[in-house]
Amino acid sequence: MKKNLVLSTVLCALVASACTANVMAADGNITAEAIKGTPVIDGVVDDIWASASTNTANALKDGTDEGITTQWKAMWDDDKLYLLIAVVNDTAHFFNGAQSWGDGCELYFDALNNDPTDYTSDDGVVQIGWDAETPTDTAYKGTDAAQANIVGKYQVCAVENADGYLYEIAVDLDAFCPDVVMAEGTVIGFDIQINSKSDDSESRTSAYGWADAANVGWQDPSVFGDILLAAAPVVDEAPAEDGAPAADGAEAPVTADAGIVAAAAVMAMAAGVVLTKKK
Ligand SMILES: [Ca+2]
Ligand SMILES: [Ca+2]
Ligand SMILES: [Ca+2]
Repeated sequence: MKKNLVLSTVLCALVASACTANVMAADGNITAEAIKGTPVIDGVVDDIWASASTNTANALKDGTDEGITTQWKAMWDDDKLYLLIAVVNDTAHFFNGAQSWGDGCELYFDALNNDPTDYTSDDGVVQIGWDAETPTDTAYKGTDAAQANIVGKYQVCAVENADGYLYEIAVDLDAFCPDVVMAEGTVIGFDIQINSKSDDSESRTSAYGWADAANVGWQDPSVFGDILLAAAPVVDEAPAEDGAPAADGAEAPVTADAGIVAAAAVMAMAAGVVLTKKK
C-alpha cells in the first residue's frame, strides 16, 4: 500500500465527512468532488481545505517510477475552480528543460465536460514549470483559440517545503469558457499530471496522473476525470476565540497572514498571470 493511500485512509477515518471515495460518473470517468468555498491563493493551506476530499495523482503514465505521490483537492465558487496540489513529495528539483519535461504540474480542462476525443474550444492544458527564477515558465496546449484564451485566466502560488512542494491555484473557468455554469451539480472534465526530473538531463524521469494512466490525455480529453461541483461544507457556527479551538474541537478559521503574502515574491506576467513562490 502506498504511503499516500495510508495517509488518505487515516485522514478519512479521522474526518469521515471530508473524504469520499472516487466514484465513476455516467461517462465512465473517475470523479472527484469540489466543495464550494473561496480560498486565498497564497500557498498557505486555508482551514476550509480540510473539508475537501483528498484525491491522488499517483498513476505512472510515463517514464520510470520515482515513487512520487501527490494529493490534491478542489474547491469552487461563482467564478473560479480552485486546486490545492499538496504534497508532491519530490525534493529532487531539476528545473531545466521545457515545461512538461522538468518538475511541475499540468492541468487538463474539458470545461463543458463533453468528452471530445480531440481538443476543442473549451479544452485546454496549462503546463506549469517549477522555476521561481522564471515565472513565465508556463506553456499551453489545445486549440490555438483555447491556448490564447486561457492566458491570464489563472493564478498560481508555488511553495517549496521540506516534503517537496505544493501549488495553490485559481482558474477563472467561466472567463475561459463563458458557457460553463458554476453551480452545484455541474461537472467539469479535469485531469492533473505531475512531472519530475531526477537528474540534470534534458528529459523528464517520470510523469504521474490521476484519471489518465495511459498518457493519452494530451490528445484525447475524453480520458480526463470529472470534478463534480458539490455543496459548501457544513460549518460549526459556535463562536470561538480568535485562533482557539471551537466548542466541538474544530479549529477556528484563520485568516491568511498578510505579512506572508506581502513578503512573497509576486511577479506579474505579461499576460496577466500571477505566479508566486515562497520558501
Ligand atoms: Ca491559501
Ligand atoms: Ca468527463
Ligand atoms: Ca524531481
